[in-house]
Amino acid sequence: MKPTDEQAGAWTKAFDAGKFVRKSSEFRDHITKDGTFSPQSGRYHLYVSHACPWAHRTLITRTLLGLEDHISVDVVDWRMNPNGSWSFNEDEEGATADTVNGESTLEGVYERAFSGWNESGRIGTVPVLWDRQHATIVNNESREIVRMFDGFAKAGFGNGVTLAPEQWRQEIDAMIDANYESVNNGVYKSGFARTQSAYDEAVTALFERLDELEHHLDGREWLVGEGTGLLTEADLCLFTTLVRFDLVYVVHFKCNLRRIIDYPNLKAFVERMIDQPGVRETCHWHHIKAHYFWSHQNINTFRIIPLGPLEGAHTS
Ligand SMILES: N[C@@H](CCC(=O)N[C@@H](CS)C(=O)NCC(=O)O)C(=O)O
Repeated sequence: MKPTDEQAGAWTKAFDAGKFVRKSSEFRDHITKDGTFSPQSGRYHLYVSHACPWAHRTLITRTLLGLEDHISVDVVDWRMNPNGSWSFNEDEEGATADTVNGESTLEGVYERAFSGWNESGRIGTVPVLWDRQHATIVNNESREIVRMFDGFAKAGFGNGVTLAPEQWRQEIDAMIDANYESVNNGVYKSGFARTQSAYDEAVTALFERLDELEHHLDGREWLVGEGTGLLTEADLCLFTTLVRFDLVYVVHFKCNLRRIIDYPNLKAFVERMIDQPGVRETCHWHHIKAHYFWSHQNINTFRIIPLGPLEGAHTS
């Protein structure tokens, strides 16, 4: 999707001010009952990185909805190439080959879906939802893939769980929105800031929101719903950032006002999520840690991967 002139103008202005600005996702089709992409077992394939918080959202959703037998997965190497692209490497533990298209890089997959991709100057991000039938990418925006999986499950696949109950949709969407810029994207805005003021602004907003969330979770288990709440997309969308926080973001992205283990409610929230059936198995600590410290040489020149922290979600 090409940005509008107004979006492009805003992007340039923010970039010039030393801010990290995330580009919008390009493929925005949907799996719908009567559409081109209808729900069918074995038809769709996910390309993910275990390092990536956005891709992690889709893997957790696949697990919680019991879609493992219906949607297949390949995993890229944790080493991101200097231009930001991803490779397949079946010799790396936890990573795979591209078992669907036989490509050596994710760029190859994007090129198959969009001829001319390689010349477009864009970099293919994870997650990617691939359609075997039309040999194309359905969608590469995590939030939409997560919601699509819920519809897919409602079409009779999976274990009958929903992570986006109709009556809570508005609250779920509002919660995801409220956490997106400040927390999910906020850690990147802190880490990739190129001016002191851009960094200060991002870190301040990030911790203001974490403080609010800590307060919000007083007496609650989950972010949305009556009483102690119910597990929804809003929780997993926050979780994949929080579970990387102490391991990576505190040091690598300089998000160091506090750690998640300093927030009793947020710490308990992360542990509660990890304890959901199958979720721990979606957390690949080595991919997470090695990816960031090794791949972003612009902010970690010698690619040294810290030994710590001793305590955190990765030890539980
Ligand atoms: N908006 C996308 C963001 C995906 C994204 O930025 N993924 C990162 C990995 S954490 C990526 O593939 N980056 C490659 C790059 O930008 O060079 C989503 O939520 O799906």
